[in-house]
Amino acid sequence: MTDDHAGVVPAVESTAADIAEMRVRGAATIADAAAEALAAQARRSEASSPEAFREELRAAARTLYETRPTAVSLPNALRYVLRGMEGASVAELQASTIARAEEFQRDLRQAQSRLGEIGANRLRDGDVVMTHCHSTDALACIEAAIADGKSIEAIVKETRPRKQGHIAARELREWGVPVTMIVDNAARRYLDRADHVLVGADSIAADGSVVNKIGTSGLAVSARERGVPVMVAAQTIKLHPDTMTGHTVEIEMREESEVLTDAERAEIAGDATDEGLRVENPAFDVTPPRHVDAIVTERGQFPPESIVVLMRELFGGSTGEPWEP
Ligand code: RUB
Repeated sequence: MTDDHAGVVPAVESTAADIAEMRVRGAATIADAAAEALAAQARRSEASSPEAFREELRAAARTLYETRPTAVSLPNALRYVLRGMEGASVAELQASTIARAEEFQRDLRQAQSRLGEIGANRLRDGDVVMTHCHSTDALACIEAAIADGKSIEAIVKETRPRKQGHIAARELREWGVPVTMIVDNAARRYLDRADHVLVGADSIAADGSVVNKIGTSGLAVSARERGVPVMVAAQTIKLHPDTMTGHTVEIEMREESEVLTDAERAEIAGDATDEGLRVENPAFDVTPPRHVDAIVTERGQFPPESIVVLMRELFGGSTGEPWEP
């Protein structure tokens, strides 16, 4: 444990490991787990003074923040919980932090179900929806459409390298949705059969660019060419406030082992350590606003170019690091 992590409870360290290693994944689920971890930190803190308690919570937030860089829902969750930390004694600080984390988690669930109802209005009975990756916000739209009595079919992209399409397909089958699973390379061919492309987001920039699982931008370009509307389902915690002041969204680069096993590497290069064979594994990409038809949030649907208005309303001017006062 470094000094930076002083006083951080094991529950926070294990949530951070779960996020980094993708046992907990997807922007909304990561935010929910981070809020839960801060509540655990507050509950189990043995801080001897209010200042020590605050420092521990800030260290816990830093530990969680350092896991994955792209989904802004993570710093937005941390900031929300830390800003609710109030009180003159450790007991008061504990109670307010726990209450704030619970409020965040409740709001997250409500926002997703509201977003689902709004997104469902775009889907008609009998529509075929193509999905990419696994997004709880995107699937909430399908779930709400089914609850409205519409029958929906899904074409699910496998989503290499981690195959999150399998998770999406499992959930959709649990709801009785007929699923056609395709490899990513087949997407353009199957767009002929799709009425919508429906994806989630890890971050949305002030200009309406959508950062989501690698492959989203190529899918959106093909969909635009084929005249299939692209709908992005994203709660407002996916809005990236720093992009209002010119910051860019960091795209996570993940391990080469997700793409090539050591045995595969040895087969290609003859030698597992051959430096002439390089693998790059970006986890996300950026879809420009011109390829997106609508961003559906719990506050309504927006053309991507106007999302900055909502961003200003919700986040004001600047934000800074989540643990800064
Ligand atoms: C997940 C991903 C999802 C968004 C939205 O990537 O790109 O589309 O996070 O998900 P990873 P949700 O599997 O690398 O975390 O709507 O559930 O927040």
